[in-house]
Amino acid sequence: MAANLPTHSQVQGGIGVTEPSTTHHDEHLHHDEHHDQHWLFKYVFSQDHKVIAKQFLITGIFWAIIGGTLSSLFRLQLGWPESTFEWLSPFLGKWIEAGKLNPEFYLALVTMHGTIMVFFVLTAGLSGTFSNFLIPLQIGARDMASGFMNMLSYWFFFLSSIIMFTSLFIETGPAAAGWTIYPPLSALPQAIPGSGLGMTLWLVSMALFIVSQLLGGVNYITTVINLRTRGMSMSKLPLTIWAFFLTAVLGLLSFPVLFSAALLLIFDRSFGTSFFLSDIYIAGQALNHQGGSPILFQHLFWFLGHPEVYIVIMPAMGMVSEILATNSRKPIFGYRAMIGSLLGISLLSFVVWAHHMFVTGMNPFLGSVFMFLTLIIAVPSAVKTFNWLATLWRGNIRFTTAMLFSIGFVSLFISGGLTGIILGNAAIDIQMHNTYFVVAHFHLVMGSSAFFGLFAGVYHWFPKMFGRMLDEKLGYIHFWLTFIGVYLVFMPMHYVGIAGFPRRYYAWTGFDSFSQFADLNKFISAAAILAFFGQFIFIFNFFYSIFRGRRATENPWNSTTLEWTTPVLPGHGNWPGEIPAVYRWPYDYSKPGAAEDFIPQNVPYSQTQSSNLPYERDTEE
Ligand code: HEM
Ligand SMILES: [Cu+2]
Repeated sequence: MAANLPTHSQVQGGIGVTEPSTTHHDEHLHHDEHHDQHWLFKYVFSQDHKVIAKQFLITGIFWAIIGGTLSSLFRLQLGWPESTFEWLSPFLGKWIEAGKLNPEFYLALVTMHGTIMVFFVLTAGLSGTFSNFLIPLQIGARDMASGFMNMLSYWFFFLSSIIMFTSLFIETGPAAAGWTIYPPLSALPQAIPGSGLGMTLWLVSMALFIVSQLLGGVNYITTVINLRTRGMSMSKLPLTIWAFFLTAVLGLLSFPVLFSAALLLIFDRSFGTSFFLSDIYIAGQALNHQGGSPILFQHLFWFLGHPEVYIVIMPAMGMVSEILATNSRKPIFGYRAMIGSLLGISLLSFVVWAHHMFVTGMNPFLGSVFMFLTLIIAVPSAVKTFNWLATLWRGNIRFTTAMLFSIGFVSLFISGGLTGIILGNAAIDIQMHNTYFVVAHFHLVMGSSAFFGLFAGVYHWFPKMFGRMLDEKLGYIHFWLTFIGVYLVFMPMHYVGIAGFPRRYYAWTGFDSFSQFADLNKFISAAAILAFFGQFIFIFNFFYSIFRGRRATENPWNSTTLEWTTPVLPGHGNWPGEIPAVYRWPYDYSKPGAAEDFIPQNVPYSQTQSSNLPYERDTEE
């Protein structure tokens, strides 16, 4: 194991490492910790990035269960619209009336499902977990630039979670205007029950959520720029770090716009302004609002909303790149092209938002500009896809569970991405907008693929997080159930979508033309509910393995990146001794002439003469 050859030290004075009770040069950093830190500060109000990462992960898992439960409920309604659900009244109380699901509660269910999955699970739970866990460990830093801000970032998320969760239980029900909360439904508290207190709580919760994102993002960016260990130039960073870095930049530039939209909405709701409202009647009575535009809200929302879909997917892309290379035992194909395409996607993601608004009556010329820019995104997306496939090509593939989920990610990203190109054409989208075709598109390309990235990440980095291994057999079962499940659920949705089946309809039984889809809807619902229950295999595996899993070694996947040079369970400060310096890029797998099929980043070229390439011979002291 060449894994621990710390040769150079680095003077590093991040705030995160200077808290009073830390002593870094301790030999034994394991359980019998030296710190006499109170447990409250060690496990709850911790400033250690690894603890914060686990807090994000476990909160994310909690939310994923809630979000999945909500979708099972509305799929019951869609699959069996004629049935009665009396058996649900002990759980849902007055939302079941004479055995029927309340239509307004149906809208609340889809709204909360979307909000929870997009923001709380796939933004906080995914990016929050892995940006926190991996940035310091992979760049060679003792912690984040500011441990305190990092801690605040989690607790703002926590507070936001409490408020959103509370809103599920209030008398009038949670927000019900869709995850995109378009006015006027969201702007008029008297519109539907969910437009009242539920919507207010949604806005307050999201405002806090955005604060959490900004605190986290500033920290990630600062840490990546300033705290890289000796030798870790930007062109030696693992692709994970590039992805987390650019994700944080996207969040920092786009979340404030949603913040202002939420603020203006609060003004319209409570203080009589008319930013988003004009000439509006409710129950025959004219309201005072004049001069505002609901379409302005859509612009503000999608200026965040579109980058947001990349905020969700880019961390997954980074982790998948890393896992595919490690388990193919090959360098990632096109490292620089991978960085370039991440940059391209990041830039383009700010100039395509109006492709969500082709039906707002925008000038067709404007529409064609957004259409053109949207379709260009297919280029960097294809670069990434081909590079992943080329990495797999003739690799010495190890089918770990993480690898299966990564390959699954690539598959889902392709299947869902192709329909993006269809929707990107304004003329086609005008037909497809608000149908299940759109639902199918984004559940494959965003929902399912990002979840696959999340699972891949957890299976791969679990040993570093908890010092134990997840059970691979349960992992395989979990993978296959999920992989087959999501295709069975989302593929048929394209078909009903093309036929015009609208999204966000509580009941479709009133339309003769849709009755032919009764069986298909049942099928989708059954598959969705089964796939959801399949996830409990993972939940069991996760919590069981934390305590009972097989003990991990320092570097169980024979990986090249720095996190695997730490002790099995790194303590506060990550490396007991000095931080290793870095000499090479992170993808020296199966280098011809090398003793092993991987050379960690901290091994100098002087120790690997037999495998050095011509230009690497004289790069060393
Ligand atoms: C080639 C790449 C892509 C193109 C051209 C594309 C295009 C589009 C278009 C035109 C729409 C609007 C459809 C409508 O509402 O009528 C849309 C919706 C959506 N896309 Fe994509 N997309 C692409 C990739 C992605 C990716 C990678 C993600 C996420 C990771 C994503 C997530 C979404 C979401 C969440 C929506 C629906 C939002 C909603 O209405 O609730 N798309 N896409
Ligand atoms: Cu978009």
